[in-house]
Amino acid sequence: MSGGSRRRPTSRARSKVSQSRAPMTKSRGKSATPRRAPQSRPASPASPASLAGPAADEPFSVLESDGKASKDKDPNLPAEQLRRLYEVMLMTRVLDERALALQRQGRIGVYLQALGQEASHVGAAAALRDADWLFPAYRQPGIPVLRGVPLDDIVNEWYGNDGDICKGRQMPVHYSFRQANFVSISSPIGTQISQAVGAGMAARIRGDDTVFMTFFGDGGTSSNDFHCGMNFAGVYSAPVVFVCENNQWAISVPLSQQTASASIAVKASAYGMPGVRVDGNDVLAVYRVCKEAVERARKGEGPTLVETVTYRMASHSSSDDAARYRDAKVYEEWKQRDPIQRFQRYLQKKKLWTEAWDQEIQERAKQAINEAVKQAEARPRPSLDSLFEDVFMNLTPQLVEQRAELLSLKGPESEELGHFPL
Ligand SMILES: Cc1ncc(C[n+]2csc(CCOP(=O)(O)OP(=O)(O)O)c2C)c(N)n1
Ligand SMILES: [Mg+2]
Repeated sequence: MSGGSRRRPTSRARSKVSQSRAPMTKSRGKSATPRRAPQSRPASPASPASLAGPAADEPFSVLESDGKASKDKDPNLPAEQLRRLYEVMLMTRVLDERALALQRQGRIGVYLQALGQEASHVGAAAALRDADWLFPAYRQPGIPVLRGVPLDDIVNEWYGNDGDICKGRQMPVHYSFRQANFVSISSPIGTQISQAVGAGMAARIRGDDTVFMTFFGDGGTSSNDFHCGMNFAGVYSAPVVFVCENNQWAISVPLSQQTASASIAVKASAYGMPGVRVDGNDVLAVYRVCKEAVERARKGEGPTLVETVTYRMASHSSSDDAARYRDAKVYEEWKQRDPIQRFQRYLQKKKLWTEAWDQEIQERAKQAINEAVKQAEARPRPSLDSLFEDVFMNLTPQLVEQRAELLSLKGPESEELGHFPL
């Protein structure tokens, strides 16, 4: 590591985006007994000066519930871009619903929905350039849609068939799309965070201006990778935007048991970077905050932590039933803040939305997905032989032996192997 690449955030960066000021909890560390997370948390002062209003504790938002946007906050995107954001969010929702239905019909193994979180990740990724990189978790299906990944590539992955880029070696929705700079999703929570930071540090050493955006959940902030990733990004001024989609739950563990901090964004202060809370159901707010963070990173001013405050409207996965541990009233409240409907009202006011256009997007998406499903179901499984490919250039003697034994199995015996869906 050369000394030149090791930069601390400049004083300019510090003044432009105010540092999170974590209220020090006086009692912390004095008691020998572990402290339980508070039920009601203090307000967070974690918004950047350039974006927050007087109530800096509130997540930054642009869209009001009736579709109005305050003039000074509206990023004033061109009509074409606004319509594209809407289309991507709606297509993502159709894709998500269809995938869950396929799982319920026993046609794919497992699925994790992003219902209600479309604005939170589509708005964030839209702030990047195509050449920038994404290190996602498993709940950002709108990003491949935004980046134009062919539907066949997405659907083949659900089926793990011979058209799947990963040859059936990943769980469904754990995509890898090289052409979209969308790095392979790992199941172990948080691992993508330190990978994004490493990639960001390498870009700084190379001297290019690529930006790296990584996504994780509120639960992901309890992982070791979150802390070491944030630490090194701060120390080396890595061009990384950390997007924590705070959907309030980590499977059945609520946020109040995940952290004793006033917010997620406030944690940025400890690592010497700005932390911002933004309304995750407001695509324009997420876009605006992330755009500023991306620009800072590109100029060499270092990383930012963005906390998108949202709600996981679906169960954790198709194997979970959130009704068993969640309050139906809270769910209903969040339903009123649906990110697609909110944005729709904004577009309607600008005369950029019609019922017919909406229907056309949904019909087009359904048809395209049905086509992709049809071709995916007609494809064979990956060959058994493929199990031995892509890791070793020359197979070890043990693997040569195992491969020969596997391939010697004939008829029903071989059919029993790896039957899918699991
Ligand atoms: C290291 C590790 N521990 C536990 C799990 C099991 N696990 C899968 S998802 C999940 C919850 C993650 O919650 P969060 O980060 O908030 O993301 P969300 O599912 O809400 O998007 C857990 C604990 C895992 N995959 N990896
Ligand atoms: Mg979560």
